[in-house]
Amino acid sequence: MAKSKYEYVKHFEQDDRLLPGCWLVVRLDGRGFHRFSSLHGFTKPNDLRALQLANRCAETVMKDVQDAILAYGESDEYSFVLDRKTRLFGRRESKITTTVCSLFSAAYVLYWPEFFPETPLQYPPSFDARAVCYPTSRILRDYLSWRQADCHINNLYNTCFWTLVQQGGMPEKEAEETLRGTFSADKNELLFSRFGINYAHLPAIFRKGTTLVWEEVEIPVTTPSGESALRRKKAVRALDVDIIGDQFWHDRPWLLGEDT
Ligand code: DGT
Ligand code: MG
Ligand code: MG
Ligand code: MG
Repeated sequence: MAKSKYEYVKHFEQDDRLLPGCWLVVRLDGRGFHRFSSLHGFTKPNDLRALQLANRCAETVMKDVQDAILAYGESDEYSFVLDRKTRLFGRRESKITTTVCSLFSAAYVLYWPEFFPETPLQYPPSFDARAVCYPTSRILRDYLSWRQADCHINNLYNTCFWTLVQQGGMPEKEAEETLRGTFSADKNELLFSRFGINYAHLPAIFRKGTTLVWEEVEIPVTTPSGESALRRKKAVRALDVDIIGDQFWHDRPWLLGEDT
């Protein structure tokens, strides 16, 4: 077929194929969620409904985007790990990030009323997205450890801050000053000695974030001849466990393959 004289404009497009053989991570982060969370009355420091809504959206992405092997979410962010061998969209960065980001955003709006039945959305939420290539499984694990450590550090701080304010009746400025320069051990001690709160006993979803993985499950089915049977099926499972240590990875050797 003859090409139109306009075809040449195609050559202005830039090649944005992500490095071959690397793990691909797409991280989304809520845009202006400081304002969004306060306008929609998210509970402080953690809103379980908001976390579960984000988990629901991430599950949608896992099921719809080929080669998503794991996802990790905390606060207003979610990271998706795509298999190092993925050929999704020819590994073109913009195609991958925009698809993941728009699917997540659309799901956020679609499922919003399920999780916030009494709170109408005030404006369309949006997310930014970036893709990063990680050449080894060790570095990929360090990336995920970085995010889970971030979850822990922020959650410990926010838990102390809001406990001082909500239960201790302390003005926000004073709570901030009380926590300035404190270490983790001080914060744990403050929660325990002043409020009887054992940080380690708070819900794991707040302390660890959520990790989504594919797992094989058995579901009861009825055969055409009317008998009960079990059918094996892959399903997305949400875990609120430590992913920094080795245990999680040793229990699931198929996630990273040989190179660890
Ligand atoms: P950005 O990402 O630069 O557009 O700006 P923000 O405002 O989204 O900032 P970011 O992503 O660093 O921090 C997340 C904000 O979302 C932070 O202000 C706290 C808020 N947020 C996230 N999860 C919760 C929650 O469960 N409850 C409440 N109350 N706030 C939350
Ligand atoms: Mg951000
Ligand atoms: Mg944000
Ligand atoms: Mg954030």
